[in-house]
Amino acid sequence: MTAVDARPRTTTESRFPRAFRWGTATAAYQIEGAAAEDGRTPSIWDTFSRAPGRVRNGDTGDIAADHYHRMHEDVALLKGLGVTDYRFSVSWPRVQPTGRGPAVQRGLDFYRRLVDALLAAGIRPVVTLYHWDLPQELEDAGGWPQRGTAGRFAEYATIVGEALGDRVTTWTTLNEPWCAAFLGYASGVHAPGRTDPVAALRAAHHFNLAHGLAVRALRDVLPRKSEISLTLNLHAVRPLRETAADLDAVRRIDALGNRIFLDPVFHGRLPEDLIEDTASLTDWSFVHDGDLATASEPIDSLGINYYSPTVVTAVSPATAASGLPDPDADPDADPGPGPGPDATDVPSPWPGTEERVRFVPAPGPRTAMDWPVDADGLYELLTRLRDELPRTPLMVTENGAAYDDYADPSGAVHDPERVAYLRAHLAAVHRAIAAGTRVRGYFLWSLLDNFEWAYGYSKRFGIVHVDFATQRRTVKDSARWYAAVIGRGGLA
Ligand code: IFM
Repeated sequence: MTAVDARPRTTTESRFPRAFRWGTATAAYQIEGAAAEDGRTPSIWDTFSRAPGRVRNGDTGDIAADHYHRMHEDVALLKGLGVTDYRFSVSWPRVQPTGRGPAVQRGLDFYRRLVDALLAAGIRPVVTLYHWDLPQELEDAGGWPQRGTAGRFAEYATIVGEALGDRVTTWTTLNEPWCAAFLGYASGVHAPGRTDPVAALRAAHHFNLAHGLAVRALRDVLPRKSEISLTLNLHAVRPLRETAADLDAVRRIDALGNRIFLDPVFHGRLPEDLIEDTASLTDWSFVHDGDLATASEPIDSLGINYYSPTVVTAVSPATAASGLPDPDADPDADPGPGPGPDATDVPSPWPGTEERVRFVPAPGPRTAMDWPVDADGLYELLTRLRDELPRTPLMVTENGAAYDDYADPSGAVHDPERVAYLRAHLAAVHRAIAAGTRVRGYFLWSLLDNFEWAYGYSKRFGIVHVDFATQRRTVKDSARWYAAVIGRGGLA
């Protein structure tokens, strides 16, 4: 692959640490396809995407980017990029179709082959155990709001740890439990599509518990030097105005979006203010003695997924209770990160805040997801974690942008906006490192255009274009740019 960026060599100021891990990330349901092959059974996303009106254009992950059959071609793309690491997820229903009992070897074999191919290409595999594809049978038994699912997850972690632990050194238990809990069980725009705020809070707790149980299970089967992590989509929350009311709105969203996971996992406690804010919904009696100690089982690093910041303002409860329009309301008010593409009138994914907090569109340019481009939010999050968790190394496990890319008549895909987005965000990571933050790696989302959940195939996040009719892969300009950055070890 030839570099398009012919600018001068990296200066010391823009060089990343020598051991910095440069990667790309994907997730099983979004790229694999082969939904009914080799013993795989439906996950909640197979079921959800088949339900009318849930996913744009009725798209499903049945074929996706057909990675299951094109794995070697995709590993060759990774090798061409020069990445040091590749983050992928294991499909739970492919290796343990009912979520219980013995593994299906044919399913595990796919991941064994993938790991072998990566290692042969000199690329370190980074495994995520759960990227949202719960076996449907476990959802039928109650899903994540049901405590038993956490125990099932630890069993599944043992299976995958035993199968791949001799060659995979970096493990992530869960990807973005906030989305899985609150978009899946409160707003219902993600699978399994439930709209029960208490179920969402229960799910969030059971994700923390499942994480801790899986860390213990993995430590039992993995070699001592293995690294275990968790990936959170932390929210960079800002007030619209520096007023006490708006700062309180920030506090509420920070509790429900960030500290609901950070406090149990790193401090073995639940945020007191979160318990108060949600008191009208639940007494949290689903948190049993010992759960928070389990959730805080020590881990080796924290993964952060960041795309854009969140701006909030306070709504007066009196206004909300009166049913009258809020005189201060912004008519273009954003419903907040989460709600799906075509849904109208979806319930809030922020239980207990609906009458207190309004989401406001952040200024600036937007991606094809209509998400604001603001790299300072990434810097804010990283330096916050530097201060709050000084001993925990960090990895940016996802960052990237969707744009309406197309192959031009010559077959090239020019995506200058994505290059600008990536450059700004990598510069923010570099600034955070220079400011003393222990960021160990960066994983670009995503290697390939893929199934973007409720948006189906209408949004393209890849640095490699996929023509979904032919499955032809075309390297975009952004991939060449990223390869050049990796080659130089930094930005030019
Ligand atoms: O595609 C998703 C991914 O699965 C989880 N993080 C955000 C990405 C973009 O929406």
